[in-house]
Amino acid sequence: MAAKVYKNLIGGEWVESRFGQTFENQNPANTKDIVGIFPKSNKDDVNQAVEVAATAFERWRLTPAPRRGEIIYRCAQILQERKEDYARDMTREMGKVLKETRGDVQEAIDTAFYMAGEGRRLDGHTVPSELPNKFAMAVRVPLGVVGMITPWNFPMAIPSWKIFPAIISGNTCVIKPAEDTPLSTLNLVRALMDAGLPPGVVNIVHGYGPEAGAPLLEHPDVRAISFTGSSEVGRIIGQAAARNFKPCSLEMGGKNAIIVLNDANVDLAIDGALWGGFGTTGQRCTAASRVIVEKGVYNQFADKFVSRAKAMKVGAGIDEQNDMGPQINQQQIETTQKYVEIGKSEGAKLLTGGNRITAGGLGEGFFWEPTVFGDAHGKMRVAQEEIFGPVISLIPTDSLEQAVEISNGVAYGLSSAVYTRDVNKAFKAMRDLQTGITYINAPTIGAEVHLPFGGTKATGNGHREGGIGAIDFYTQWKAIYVDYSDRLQRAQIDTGE
Ligand code: UN1
Repeated sequence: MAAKVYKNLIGGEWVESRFGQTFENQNPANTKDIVGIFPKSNKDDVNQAVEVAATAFERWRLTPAPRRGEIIYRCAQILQERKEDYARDMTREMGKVLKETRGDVQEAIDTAFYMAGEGRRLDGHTVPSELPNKFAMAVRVPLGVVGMITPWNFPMAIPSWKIFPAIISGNTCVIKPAEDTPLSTLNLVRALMDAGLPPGVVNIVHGYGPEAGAPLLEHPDVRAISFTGSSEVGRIIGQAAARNFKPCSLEMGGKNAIIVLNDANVDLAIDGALWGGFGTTGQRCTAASRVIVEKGVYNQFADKFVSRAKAMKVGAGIDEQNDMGPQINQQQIETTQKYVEIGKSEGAKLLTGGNRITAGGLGEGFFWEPTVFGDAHGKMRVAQEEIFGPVISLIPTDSLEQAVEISNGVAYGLSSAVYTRDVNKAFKAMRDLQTGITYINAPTIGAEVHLPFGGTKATGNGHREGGIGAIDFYTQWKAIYVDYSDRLQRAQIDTGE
């Protein structure tokens, strides 16, 4: 069967790349399965999309926000109807198991309903003026055309975190989705178009970073950039945006830790660490790649955890029997392999896993065993650097204080978790963990869309997605003064004395 051919979306039209180049979207569970052929776009495609988005902005910004919200609400309903189909498409192109891809679509649905409601809120503030017969208020205004560059690990949820708050606020956008997972973003935007979104409000340009991402970033009419991906690429994007004074939201890596204290419910912590560490095959920026365990329960935790990791079923995500799917691509599996070697050479004890899986018909995919290192310490590279694969390091610790220090002792600061039944310890941890998200008695993954999502240090540059922080990024403040005194009043000078 010939692979389906997909196109860019520019001004409401499905169009090929201007130079007719394409790339293949492969199934990471079986690379012989080609999910689709997508346009490989370059600067000319980007320029056209930005031009169309700039024109669309002039109408969209004047469309009342509640009307914009109704379109997003309808989109949420369409996504609900198509949830299963879109989850299956996502598993095929991204690899993660069906229950997780259903969750990814659900995250877009949740974001759509939440942001649809913002159409009737988008609140600013009114404050008193210091002068008589004068009115003062601050209102939110959109930025214009926003450029978005999104990753493959949450190929519908993350674009939804950016697109819905951007368009409810009156912006238009051009999005370049990850080349490994272009279909899920296309599905999301298709639902928006079917919900009645006017042409040109959301445009998709498929392709690779240097050819399609870079021109989007540099385009003078793109007023802001939102990026989710590696800290390495984020640094380049942040610098480019700064040169042009463009607001830029960066969501990047993580090296998240679960802390398990002696008084914890150990079985619950094991469930959490398995889900946090091996969910999405460890390919979440929120993944728990370190588990810091107090010595009183360390052996018990390690024994049970390793036997549970060994029992996990790895295979194609489309088969509901499987617990864990493949990694996304060859490069990612090579990174995992590299870190397994590094861990061994640093003296961490390989307790289970450590190999690529090729038996049982998995040789055409990027499958890796759930891997656990024991007796690691916080300074090892496997405990410092983001791996983005199914590799967890267990680190023994003497106390909560030491565990917090280890947790904080990395370049990143996205998510953290503590398992304890001691309320005093829980509150100390909540205060002292230097991450944007902290969980008590739950793993490091599973953020809800109406709370701020983002992190400290090398994880981000201070912006938040999710929650109202997203609206803050996609709007700017305008202060408005209305003087109805019919005379010249001078602020700071006419003080009434
Ligand atoms: C990511 O890994 O980039 O909190 C996003 C979570 C998900 C989102 C993860 N809701 O794990």
